[in-house]
Amino acid sequence: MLNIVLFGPPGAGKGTQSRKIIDKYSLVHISTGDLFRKHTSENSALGQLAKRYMDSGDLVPDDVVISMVEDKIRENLNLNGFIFDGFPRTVNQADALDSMLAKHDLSISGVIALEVPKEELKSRIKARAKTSGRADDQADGEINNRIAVYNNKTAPVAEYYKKQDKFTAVNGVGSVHSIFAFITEKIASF
Ligand code: B4P
Repeated sequence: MLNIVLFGPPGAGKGTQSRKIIDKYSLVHISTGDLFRKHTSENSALGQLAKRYMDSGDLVPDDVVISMVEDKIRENLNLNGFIFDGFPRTVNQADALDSMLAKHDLSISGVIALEVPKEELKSRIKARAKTSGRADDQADGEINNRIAVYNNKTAPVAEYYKKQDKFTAVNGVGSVHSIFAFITEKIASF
């Protein structure tokens, strides 16, 4: 199985590139952000809990995220593999993901990080705010908080995968098509 983590700050293009990767490699998409937004739109108990954190740009607690991902992995074990988009976002989540996969004799094939400067991230998120309806896309305060949370809690996940020799970075500025071409080169080397 091909199991990829697509890594990067909010607005780096993870969702955009995930869709292209899924089309080419027929992987199961596990986007924790999308899963939480689905729960929120259905007003489930999990959605109500997640909304409290998401609207201000904070992370949903690890135990909630981890059990949601574990269910998704269990439901999709007989397919080509997974693309993890927006997960793991803490070192604790990365550790839990390794353990979950190991239970099924699986592991992460490689991690691809999209590198994009902060000002470009903010301008992409603000452009998306016009159509996304997402509370966390709207105001500078929430956007800055998401980037700060990324720097404090998520960036250390890169070190976790560097120690495993599974981390590779791609320039996330340029056309969607050209960035995807760099990503496919990296995947070919996994
Ligand atoms: P996410 O849904 O993951 O939101 P995100 O970080 O903003 O990434 P997204 O996928 O939406 O953006 P993308 O880079 O694709 O998470 C939302 C919230 O959910 C979190 O803040 C947190 O509260 C919670 N959450 C999710 N996962 C969690 C976890 N594991 N643990 C705890 N909490 C969790 O795209 C951004 C924009 O850029 C798009 O509009 C796109 O059109 C544009 N774009 C893409 N590529 C481009 C390019 N090459 N050039 C120009 N624009 C481009």
